[in-house]
Amino acid sequence: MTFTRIALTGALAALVAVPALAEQWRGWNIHPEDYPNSIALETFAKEVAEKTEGRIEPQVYHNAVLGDQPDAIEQVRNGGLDFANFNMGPMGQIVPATNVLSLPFIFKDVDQMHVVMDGEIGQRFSDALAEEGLVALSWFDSGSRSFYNTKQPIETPEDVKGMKFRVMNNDLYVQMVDQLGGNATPMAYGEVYQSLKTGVIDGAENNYPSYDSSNHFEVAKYYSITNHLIIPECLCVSTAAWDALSDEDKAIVKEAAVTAAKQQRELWAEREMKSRAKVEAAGSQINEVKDPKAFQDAMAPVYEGFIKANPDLESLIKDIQSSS
Ligand code: GTR
Repeated sequence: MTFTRIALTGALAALVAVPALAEQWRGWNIHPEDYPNSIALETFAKEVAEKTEGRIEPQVYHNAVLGDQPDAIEQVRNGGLDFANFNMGPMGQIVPATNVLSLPFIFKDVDQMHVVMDGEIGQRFSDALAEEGLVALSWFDSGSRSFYNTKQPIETPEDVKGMKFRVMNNDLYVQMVDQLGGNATPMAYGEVYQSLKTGVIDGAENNYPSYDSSNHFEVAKYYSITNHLIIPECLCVSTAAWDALSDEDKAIVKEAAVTAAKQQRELWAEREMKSRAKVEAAGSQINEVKDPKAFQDAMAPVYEGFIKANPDLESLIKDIQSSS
């Protein structure tokens, strides 16, 4: 055997022995490491890496270090990022059907949201997301959102008058605050703390865990339970990453996402209670609103305007409202 032939044979053997290159998946997450969603995303990453025997190696980037949510949605859609946990609020700009989930008081409670999202209606949202480059594999909980501010408890819609609230990036939230007589400013989540502190805004709205983990409770101590939004969140994979998978790996990734969602919902229920206790101990004043129906009734024009602009989505609204 000549030297060249020996070298070639060796090189070929080395090639055969080297396993296929692992797919490195980059995942976006807005929350800090100890948040229920973050823990569940890590579970997803670990299970995918283990069960695919390293063919896919997902890594989660916490704390929105890869950008704010609307940018990250774009990046997952165009395959720049591979997976993420997204709230359906900012998704409305891209996937119009998901705006239905941003209508105030669309769900009676969180249990109804779970039933709807885990069933046939949830599949309709997944289908709409798939058309825009996002494969929704499972649904996370995000509790219900209420208003908090730096000035006073909100007991009636009257109390919102003249106050300036940060909302997520969706015009429906601007309308929602308008109808209560306040002013709304869409703003990235990461800018809210400073804006509350410096008085650029008077308040914002979110669930207990985010009010806690973002430290907004330190600067806006009046938390008023309006429960005006119950918005599900997806564990989404980019279509590009998904389409590159074998059927076997698709099944593994899907199962890992379902496992992660189950864990997230359990952790969520615990964290809601812990966060509420923590912010109260730190001095937050939490109040029930006097007449929740007054807040709901004020939303009628938001629904009317939405249905007028999106007549094709009226049946979806009715299907959600009539499901239990
Ligand atoms: C949180 C949600 C985030 C983000 C944030 C916000 O509850 O989990 O994805 O949407 O609210 O208000 O921007």
